[in-house]
Amino acid sequence: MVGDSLLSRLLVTKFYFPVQILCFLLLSTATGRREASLGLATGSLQQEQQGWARPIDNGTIDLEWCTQAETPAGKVGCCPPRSKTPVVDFVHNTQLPSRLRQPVHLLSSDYIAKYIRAYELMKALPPDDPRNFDQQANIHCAYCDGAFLETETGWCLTGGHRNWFFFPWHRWFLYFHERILASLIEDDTFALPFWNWDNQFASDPLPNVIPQMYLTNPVLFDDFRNPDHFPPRLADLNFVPGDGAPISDSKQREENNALMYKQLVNARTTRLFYGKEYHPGDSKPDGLGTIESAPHNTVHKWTGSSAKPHFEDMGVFYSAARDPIFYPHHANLDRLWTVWKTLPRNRKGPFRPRRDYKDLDWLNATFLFYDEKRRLVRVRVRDALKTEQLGYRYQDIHNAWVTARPSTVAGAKSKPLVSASPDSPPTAAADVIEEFGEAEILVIQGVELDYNKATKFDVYINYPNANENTSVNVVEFAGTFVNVPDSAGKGHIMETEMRLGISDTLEQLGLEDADYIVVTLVPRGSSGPVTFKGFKIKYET
Ligand SMILES: [Cu+2]
Repeated sequence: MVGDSLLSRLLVTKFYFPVQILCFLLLSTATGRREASLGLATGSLQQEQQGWARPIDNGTIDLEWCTQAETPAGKVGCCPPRSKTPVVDFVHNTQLPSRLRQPVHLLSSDYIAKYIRAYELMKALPPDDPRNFDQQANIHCAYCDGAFLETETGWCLTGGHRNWFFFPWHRWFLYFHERILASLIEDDTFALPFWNWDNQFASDPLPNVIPQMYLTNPVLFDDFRNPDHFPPRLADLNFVPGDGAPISDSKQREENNALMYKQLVNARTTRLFYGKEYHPGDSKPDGLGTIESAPHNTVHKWTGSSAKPHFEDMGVFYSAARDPIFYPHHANLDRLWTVWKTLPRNRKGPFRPRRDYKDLDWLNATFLFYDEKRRLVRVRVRDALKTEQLGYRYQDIHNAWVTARPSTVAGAKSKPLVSASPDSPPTAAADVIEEFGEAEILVIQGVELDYNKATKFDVYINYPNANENTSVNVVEFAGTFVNVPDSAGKGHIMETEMRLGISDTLEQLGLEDADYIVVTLVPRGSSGPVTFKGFKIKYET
């Protein structure tokens, strides 16, 4: 909460910070098709109101309501099997030994053997066993591709993507996946490893390539991956299909570290990190967090096969979890959630922790998962917020990107775009804001796009010359928006909202007192058409 004294300062500050209320926009001067497809919307689409018969409570739905999922590849049957026993409520199991999730590239050969054995057993289970590997993959498909949409239970919409459920939903999904694998090999110390693609250290083996064990073991291999991205090719955390020739390894490492800094370190507020709130009755619940955009969506796309129409398996939700590498990918995102919580919310002054949502609609939201005993378990978001409570932790890894703040100003030599305010800057008030962890947020409202098409655009502040080849390792880069196609909605055109934390960027550019800023949106790759309804800058805690 913002105290009264700060609030009054904020009101004063608003006067001195015209950048908060005036944001001059210049759309990227891209050529040809892209120019035609990226522009300000002239009207709004009719959005169908979603009627909710009950609060967001996925724990009471009946699995018989499940229908075929609508996916970019057509209808896909991925309904989970019916439960033969009543749903049980989740209780933390304090009897389990604590488990350590390790980076894939540092696993011992004994551990790898155990891991492979567990997947062999999982894949050998009867097809209708909810613990079977294909059934596990189906959970991600059913929750995220609309298998439950027709029932208007919202099981899909309240699933794991593009809103504040992204991190907790996937934590639960991995928790049960891990417990099933552990029970199959009868080893309660078993823990999923994480794919450490954010680690740019040039060690042997490399952390940021597709790990060898997923290429050399048939049980962990997947036919539908991009062979151009096999080792020694480094993961591109800002990847977009059709984005030109690869860059050098050293440049890729710098780009990856810069992207991590902008997307995760600069995501200081609850909303920026977790994604948009989703309350019962919300007709437009869509608004992904910065990490979900990238590196989450980008690594999905980077891994999937470019020979497949939708970059199956990893590049599209309905098939993503069919690739065994999905699980270490998401374990790393789950780890980044724990890292995010250790970073300061404020940029100046004594440490203030980053915060979870306190909203009961988030804390009490429920999901259903099958456990290692084939029981359907009802879980709540509030029970997933501490990994220690769930019995696991992550091996400590140096996260070099935490300090990889870009310092190069790309537009340093060009004519200044800043029109400084004639008023003297309220330095003291600005510092108070910083100490309380207030962040200036760029909000791009009413982003309308075709959810069946991959869409990506990068955002730069005061660098109108930015184009597809502009580095993200520059001060002006504010962040990126990335969509992974699915059909989670009636009709393919959906509206979403994008937010980026820009306090740091504005300070580095000396724009804290500017009358206006220039925002440049650079469409990347073969993006589908996008329109925007509005832009604003606001404060957020
Ligand atoms: Cu994912």
